[in-house]
Amino acid sequence: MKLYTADLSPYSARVRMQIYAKGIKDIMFELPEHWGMPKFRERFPIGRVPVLDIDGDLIPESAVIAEYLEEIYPEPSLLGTTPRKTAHIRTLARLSDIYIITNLFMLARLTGALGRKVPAAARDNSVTDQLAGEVVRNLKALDKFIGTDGFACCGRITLADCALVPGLFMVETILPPVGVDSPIPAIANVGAYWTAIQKNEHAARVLIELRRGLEERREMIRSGAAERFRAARDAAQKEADAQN
Ligand SMILES: N[C@@H](CCC(=O)N[C@@H](CS)C(=O)NCC(=O)O)C(=O)O
Repeated sequence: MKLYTADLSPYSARVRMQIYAKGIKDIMFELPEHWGMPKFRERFPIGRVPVLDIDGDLIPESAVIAEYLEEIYPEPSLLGTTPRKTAHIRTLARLSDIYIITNLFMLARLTGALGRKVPAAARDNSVTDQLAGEVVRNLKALDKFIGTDGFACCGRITLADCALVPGLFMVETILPPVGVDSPIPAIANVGAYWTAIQKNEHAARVLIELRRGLEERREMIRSGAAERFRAARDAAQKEADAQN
């Protein structure tokens, strides 16, 4: 099996952390060719990573891949020991996925904040206020659900931690470049969790990969490679649209 993945992708990081925590050794990682380009969508219609490749049979979507891996590698389980606990783990993971990362991605796309500081004059404060406000609101909701013993739930690593670690990394990465200080330290349980979970070996490993991806993105911006990539992608998209 192969996982198409990218260092800076929080959704890919979620599956990588699960793979590390479960000790799975037979899944290779690969950055897919043409990722971000229209050509990529010929083989991967959603056009996003992660994708799990099982001898050419492709499974997209991080949450779906995570559940599939739990079924085929049941031990050690990253789910709950009861259906209710598993439901709680899924609630925490959805908070990260839908309510935190989705808003941050929109913010990054609309402002270009992933990898660079957005100059104050170039900010649209109505967009920033709206999306950053949603993130803060949802971190406060998370505070009511999250564990207080260093793990998101159940006193051990679960799929909730795998989703939350990349989510909280994205909060710290995307909000400051648009002029919003990270709200995490001021939200008591989330702040304590964030401090504690970074010491976990599997979390620390994906955080190194995420930071490496961020450094690469910054270097691409500095060197002009990001701008060249965007121009090539837009031209390829125009050509693809003209053919359809
Ligand atoms: N809902 C998807 C989201 C995946 C996603 O947005 N992946 C991003 C990287 S984190 C991507 O591949 N974006 C490429 C693009 O939008 O062209 C999941 O959970 O896997």
